[in-house]
Amino acid sequence: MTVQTDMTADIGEILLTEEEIAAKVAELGSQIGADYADRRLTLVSVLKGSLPFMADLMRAIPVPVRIDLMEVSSYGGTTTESSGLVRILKDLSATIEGEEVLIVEDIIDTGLTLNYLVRYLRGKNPRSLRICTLLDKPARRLVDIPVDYVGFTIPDQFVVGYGLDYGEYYRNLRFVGVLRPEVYTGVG
Ligand code: PRP
Ligand code: 7HP
Repeated sequence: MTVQTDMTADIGEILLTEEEIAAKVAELGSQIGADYADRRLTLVSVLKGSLPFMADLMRAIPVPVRIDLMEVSSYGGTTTESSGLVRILKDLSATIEGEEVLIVEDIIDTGLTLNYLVRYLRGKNPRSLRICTLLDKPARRLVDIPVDYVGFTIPDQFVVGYGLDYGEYYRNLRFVGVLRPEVYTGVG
């Protein structure tokens, strides 16, 4: 795989600008703050993709939060397809028993990752368990997942930036853009 030094050359279209993302994160933070008023919340970030979203969202939520980090992977290496096999690479650091837990994801695609994670976290007996995702790609869903907070519903295109990767690159783009298919098909 060739990774351009100019990452933007691999982007066909900017789907969400930095400003649009910031406005949505502020909106989600206020909504979550209102829903959890007078309560404390544990945010569980699903690394690595949710890292920028988590960092921004936690500061937009006006109620006390604890954070914890999990790392799971199902899109190993240079692929745009889920392997369907979800692996926990890093587990929670603290117990969530009896806690109000909100999972923070960057994207829901097939739903396989969250389906696995929700079952896993439910087994730890939180008081409540909800899901917040920045992006939702419903066209590719294989398992139904009830999602409580959605930033943007996007079309069936492979996107990168603001945490999302292809072959581990592009995560540091400030916007979300559609990756040119030539980059992953090798054609063109
Ligand atoms: C990506 C993304 C979600 C998952 C969504 O993770 O961050 O966790 O895929 O896809 P799904 O709904 O089809 O399961 P990935 O496995 O690429 O790991 P990463 O977060 O480290 O990039
Ligand atoms: C995973 C993933 N990673 C980056 N871009 C997308 O469009 C994706 N869908 N599922």
